[in-house]
Amino acid sequence: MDNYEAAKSVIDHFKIDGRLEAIKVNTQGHINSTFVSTFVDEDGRRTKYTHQKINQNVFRKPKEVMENILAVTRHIESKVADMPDRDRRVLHVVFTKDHQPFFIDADGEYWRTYVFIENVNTYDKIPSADAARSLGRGIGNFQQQLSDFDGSRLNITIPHFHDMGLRYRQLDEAIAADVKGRLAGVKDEVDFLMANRERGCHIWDDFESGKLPNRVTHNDTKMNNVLFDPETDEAVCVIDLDTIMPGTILFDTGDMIRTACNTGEEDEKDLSKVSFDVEMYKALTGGYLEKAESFLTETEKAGIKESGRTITQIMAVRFLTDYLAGDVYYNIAYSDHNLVRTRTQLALMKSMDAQWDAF
Ligand code: ADP
Ligand code: GN1
Ligand code: MG
Repeated sequence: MDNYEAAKSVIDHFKIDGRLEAIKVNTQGHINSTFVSTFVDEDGRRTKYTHQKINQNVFRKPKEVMENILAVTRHIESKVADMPDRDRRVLHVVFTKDHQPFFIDADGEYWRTYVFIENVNTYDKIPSADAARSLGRGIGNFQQQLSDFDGSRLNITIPHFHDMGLRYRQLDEAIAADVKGRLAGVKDEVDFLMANRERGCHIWDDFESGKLPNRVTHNDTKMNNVLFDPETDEAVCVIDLDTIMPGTILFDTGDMIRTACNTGEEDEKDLSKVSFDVEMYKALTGGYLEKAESFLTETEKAGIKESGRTITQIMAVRFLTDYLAGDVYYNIAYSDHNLVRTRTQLALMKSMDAQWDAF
């Protein structure tokens, strides 16, 4: 049974009223398998839901992922309870008919359901400086909402997720094994990454040593994990909460910079379209600081610029590792997709370097 058929058969196990009208596939994420269903109730009202098969190759303990998500969404719910549009400000987990936050199918796959948040946009590329500013505010606001959440309650869903040293060791292994014979074609990429190895480790090392405060972080704040109001471009909701864990806020500033300040898409093949947009950076970090300045330490503030470079670098390391390992981690749409992604990250880093003093 393919994923689509599997989705159809599991949906019935969730507590959803009405008749199933349609199911569509959403291919925006690189990790889980995502489907959107539409249900119609007796009065003809339509409600949409997101159903996801959790990728167990990536998340070994899906139950712990869901525990985190329930704890965090309940916390945010309490913060937005008085807002008129509170329903679109936080993810809502739909339980199964037997009151579980996930359904386990006959193959042992874990499925979860959220209410689909309507009347919002997602972007793979930022459309304007105003949207960048609002993305920054959205991430800052998310961190603020969780600033009084006890991070020690969280399960570590992917240990050492942003540990650059570990990611390089995984790259070393993939280079040594070269299981697909792809190494010969990526010499320049490997050389550039190796030349940047030491610099890339500073943020993780400062986090480990306690120089950077330990806070609750999202760890995957790329732009398409944020939902925007289509009229005002306000960032109303941060989704994809699988990697919520204790971390440094620089992981989150880094990923929003990586994705919102790239003039091209993450998988743009024409590298002449990929560059670092300083104006977007200013708008993005300006918006972020509006919300976060009050609680950040000087060391955190001073690290924001470097965080964009470091998180871009770690993605290059991870995409290249996956390319060499034979595409075992990320969802891909074609055979050298991970190589294309690697190259855009490297082009973005080089463009940052070329303009380093301008931002
Ligand atoms: P992945 O971990 O694979 O990235 P996500 O949880 O980010 O999966 O979901 C993939 C995409 O599905 C998102 O980028 C977003 O476009 C859409 N999506 C997921 N959940 C919702 C939701 N509750 N409401 C609206 N869109 C959603
Ligand atoms: C994955 O799940 P998604 O597509 O939002 C990945 C992130 C990477 C991102 C690169 C759990 O994010 O770490 O930054 O791809 N998520 C996981 O686009 O590995
Ligand atoms: Mg996602």
